[in-house]
Amino acid sequence: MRRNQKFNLTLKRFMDRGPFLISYLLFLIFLISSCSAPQKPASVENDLIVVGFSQVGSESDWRNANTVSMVEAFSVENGYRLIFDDAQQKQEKQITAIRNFINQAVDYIVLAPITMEGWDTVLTEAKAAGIPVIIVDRMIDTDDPDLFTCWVGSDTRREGDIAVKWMEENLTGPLNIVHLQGNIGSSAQAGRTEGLEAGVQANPDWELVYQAPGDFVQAKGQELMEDILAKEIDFNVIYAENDNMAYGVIEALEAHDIVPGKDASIISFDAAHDALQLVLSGKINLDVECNPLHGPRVRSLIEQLERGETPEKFTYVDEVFFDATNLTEEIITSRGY
Ligand code: GYE
Repeated sequence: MRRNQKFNLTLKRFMDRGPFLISYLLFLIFLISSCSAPQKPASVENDLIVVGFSQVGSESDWRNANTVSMVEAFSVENGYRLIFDDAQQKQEKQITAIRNFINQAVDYIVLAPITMEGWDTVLTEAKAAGIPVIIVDRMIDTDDPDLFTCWVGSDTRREGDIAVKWMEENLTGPLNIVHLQGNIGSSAQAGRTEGLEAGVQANPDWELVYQAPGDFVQAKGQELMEDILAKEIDFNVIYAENDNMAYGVIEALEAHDIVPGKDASIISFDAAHDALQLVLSGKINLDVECNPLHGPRVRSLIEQLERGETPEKFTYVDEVFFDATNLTEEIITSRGY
């Protein structure tokens, strides 16, 4: 068969099968395009740094502001995919969350530990998987500092000392102190409790007349205050280890016609927006700042690690205190929480 005859035959066969081939081609194009369609987002997705964040829960204004800060810092626009896990105040849930992060092979694990003890096993697992762990907010207690890469948060013992110094300078006469603690075993509770207990040791006319954990929760603060009033305990200072417990205290006092800030001095921690309003209105006498805006701080640590740098092992946030002498409406509105 001559060459052009052969070509004609091929062309004829093609024409005969034309409709079939065209549909086949169209189908192929459809397949390729439908496969490639999600590829764009997927490749964007592949460039994202994946961060698993185990959060304590949502017990307080502080915690909620902290969650917002983390979610905003680790947005897709900033180049991150955040896997957020709310442990609802349970350490077992945090341990499970970390194991899930390891299974998902995240790039970084960020842990806000509910308590100081009990992390070695799961952090050893993260280390074995080669995933850097950043601890945020509260501290962990471990014999092996290599189990985490770095930490950022507040020096809560220093916060307690600030409160004690303020009490020494501003309150007179014997102090009968009601002490409402955060959740026992957390570094936030331990630091603030140690500060106060050292103050009581150092001041012979200070007495702890009541001490109980209110877990940083408003309803528990209120419940404990009701209990104190029912027991007719004699007090003139309430040292609440966070703002939400102070809110509960104020509710209970007012329900019994006791004027917070006057009939009893109220000391609180966090300096959340609503609490600072209560400082302005004189119901809270002192609020020691505890800054929850850790999102950008943790992001900066991750950025350093991404660049191959070694961040500081411990970063303490600078904090101040607010009382009637230094707080203004402008300061409250200028703050991010
Ligand atoms: O003070 C309290 C919160 O760990 C510093 O936890 C944090 C504390 C904060 O629930 O309000």
